[in-house]
Formats: sequence, structure tokens, C-alpha cells
Amino acid sequence: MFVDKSRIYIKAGNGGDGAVSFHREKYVAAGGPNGGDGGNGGNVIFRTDPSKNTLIDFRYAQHYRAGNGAKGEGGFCRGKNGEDLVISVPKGTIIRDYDTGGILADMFYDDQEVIVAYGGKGGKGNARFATSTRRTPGFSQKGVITEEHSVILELKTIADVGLAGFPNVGKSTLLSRVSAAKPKIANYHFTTLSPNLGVVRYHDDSFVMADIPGLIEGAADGAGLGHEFLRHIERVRLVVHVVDISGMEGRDPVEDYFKINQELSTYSEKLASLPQIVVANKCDCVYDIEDVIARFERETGAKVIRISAITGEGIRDLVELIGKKLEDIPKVAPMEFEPFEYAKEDNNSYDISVDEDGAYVLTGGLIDMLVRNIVLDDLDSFRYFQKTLRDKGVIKALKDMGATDGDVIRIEDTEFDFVE
Ligand SMILES: Nc1nc2c(ncn2[C@@H]2O[C@H](COP(=O)(O)OP(=O)(O)OP(=O)(O)O)[C@@H](O)[C@H]2O)c(=O)[nH]1
Ligand SMILES: [Mg+2]
Repeated sequence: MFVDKSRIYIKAGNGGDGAVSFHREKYVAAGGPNGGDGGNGGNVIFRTDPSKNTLIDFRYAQHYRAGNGAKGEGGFCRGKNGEDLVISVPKGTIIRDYDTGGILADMFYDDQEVIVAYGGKGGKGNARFATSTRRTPGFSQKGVITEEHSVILELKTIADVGLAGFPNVGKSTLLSRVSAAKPKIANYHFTTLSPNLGVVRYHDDSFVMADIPGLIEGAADGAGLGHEFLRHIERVRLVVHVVDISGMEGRDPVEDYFKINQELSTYSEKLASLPQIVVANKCDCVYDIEDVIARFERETGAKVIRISAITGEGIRDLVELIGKKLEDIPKVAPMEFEPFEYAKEDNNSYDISVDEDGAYVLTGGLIDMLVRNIVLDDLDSFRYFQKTLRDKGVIKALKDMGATDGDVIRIEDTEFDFVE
């Protein structure tokens, strides 16, 4: 199965609530507040894993949640922080926000780690609210509730060299020849369904070669999953264009050559302009090889390197040529983008629903934030609360929904009357 694009849901951990607790001891009449803070929620972190080359894991598991922070406890005990959740992805994975398409991260480097969703902060315990005039605060702060986000993971392989060509021309066989990679090789089309990477040694150095699935006519318009496959040669710096020179499948190598180049340029200017080495594979099957090569070079205007991925003929020269050519081509750089970031706290969203008893129920990040920070039965605080609701348009929204003076507004367990 071919998976190089997946949608998953991630959620950082909620912050734990602060505790309300008072010191109790024999013979001590009114103990002071000793409620501890809640723990912070865990972050959702993405990490590159060089041993992965597909996003297949994400097809089966779609929900990812970091640990919640624990509640604070009496005796000034702070709740435990929630555990971070680390999600491993193949190198070259681009992470986008589903709703906006904004790019959250380009997982370009080995062992790169990016925090994509931050855990909610734990709430303060009542011990923190004690003042000289408020000796026994009967309230604490709630932990921040985090939102779930939907993200798209998209793999765009990063390699120095990409092998392009029709199915069955011997791309995987070539990769297995020049590197320790063990891609599946078989005599049918579309044997390779996700990119295989191999490290090719070149003197004291090395380069990475990606064997991508075969392309067919119309690939750039999506034929044979072509769109998905072409994505994987966008981030290489040299294309090794493999043709089956034997024409043993009844195809014409010259025609094949032009068709593949056509697909590359239809897909993008960039692919078309990448430096290319043309390789004539399966030379071992051709009786009049000199003539065939001469015709190919004459009709295409391209210079070809003759190889046989099966017998090994020409392979060493090919590696030399690739290595030498790479010396003059700049390395692939990560994508340039304005990073999209999730708000660490959602302090703006709100939602209004109507309960069975007719009360208007307020929920959402804005409401949570207000409730966390405001003591609703304190008059000054309550005024501030109302002003904020007005400023943020909640009062107007309630009016638009038909709320009139005296209607019940409910927030969690607290109720108050609507006043315009
Ligand atoms: N005679 C001969 N056969 C070859 C050569 N290279 C590959 N083959 C055969 O061609 C068939 C296809 O080889 P693969 O390496 O799987 O081809 P591919 O281009 O990766 O194919 P897809 O993954 O389907 O795109 C296999 O049966 C190979 O054994 C060669 O140099 N000579
Ligand atoms: Mg293959």
C-alpha cells in the first residue's frame, strides 16, 4: 500500500487544575490555604526517524494525545506534568495545519524535533491567592484546556539523487546494486510503491539515492498516482533518468525518454531544470548495443551511460559520474516558509448553545480563560467579566440569539442573569 500523505489528529495535554485545600492540624483553628498548582500538560512533538520511509503507520492510528497534567493537591503539592508525546516521522515530512494549510514544520534534518502543540499550563492552587485581606481563598485556577488540531503529514523525500523512469526499467535493481538498500524487485509494473533510500559510497564520501515508484504518461496529471510519486523527486539535486534500452517490453526507449521528461516538466519547472544523467539499463539484453545506443543518442540528443544493473556492467563508472557531478550542485535546502503556529492558549473562541431549560450555555477558550482567572462571585471581578464579554462580542451574540434581560446564562456550574 502506498501512503505518503495522511491526516491525523493531535492534542497536547490539558493543564491540571490547581487545588483548593487548607492546612489542618489539631488545635490550630483556621489553617492557611495550601492547595498546590496543577501540572502542565504534555507537548506534542514531531521527530524525524531516519529508519522510516513511509507514513503508513498513520493510516491505522489517527489520534495522538499527550498526557494531561495532574491536579494539584493539598500540602502545597504540585500535580505531575503530563508526558510529552513524541511522534516519529520519516525525514522529509512536511506538517501542515489541516484547516488553513499553513506549514507547521518541515522535518528536514536527522533527529530534528519540533514542538507543534504546546501543553496547557497548570492552574494555580489556592495557596497562591492568599493575600493579607483574603486569608482563606476558597478558589483556585483551572488548568488550560487544549484544543485538538487536525494536521496533514506529507512526505517529500530528501535525497541527493532521484531515480526516475517508467515502471520495470530496473530502478530498484540499480539502487540495490550501488547501496545496501534492499528494495523489492520484480518483473511487473509498480513493484515499488514508496520511495526507497540507499546510501551510496563515493570514495570517502557518500550520497543518498532515492528509488521512486515508476512514472507513466500523464503522471503529472495524476495517472498511476504520478502526482504522489513526482512529489518525491522535488527535493533531490540530480535526476538519474533510467531507460530500458532493450525495449524488451515492446516499448521504444527514445519515446520513453521524451515522455518521462515531458512529465517532469509538466509537473514543475524545477523538476525539468534539475541536472540529469541518462542511464541506459538492461544493456546485457541487447545484441547490437552499439547501434541501439547510437540511435538513442542521435534521436534524443542526450548522452547516455550504459549499464546493466543485473551484471554490474558500467555501475562503477556511473557512481563516479554521479559523485563528481554532485560536487558542483548545491545541497538541497529546507523549504522556505512562514511558520504557522498554534496559539499556545486559545483565549478567543467561544460557543453558545441553549440548554433544554432555556439557559444559554457559554463554552470555549475565551470563557475558560475568564473562568480560570476570575472569581465570579466577587463583584469587581464580575464587572470585569461582563466588560470582557461585551468587548469580545459575546453579549451581542447572545442578544442575536434572542437573549433578553433576566434570561439565565450558564458557565459550567455557575449561573447568572443576562443584563444588556
Ligand atoms: N536483463 C536485465 N534485467 C534487469 C536489469 N535490471 C533490472 N532487470 C529486471 O527488470 C525487472 C524490473 O526491475 P525493478 O528493479 O523491479 O524495476 P523498477 O524500475 O524498480 O520497477 P517499478 O518499481 O515497478 O517501477 C526485474 O525482473 C529485474 O530483474 C538489467 O540490467 N538486465
Ligand atoms: Mg522498483
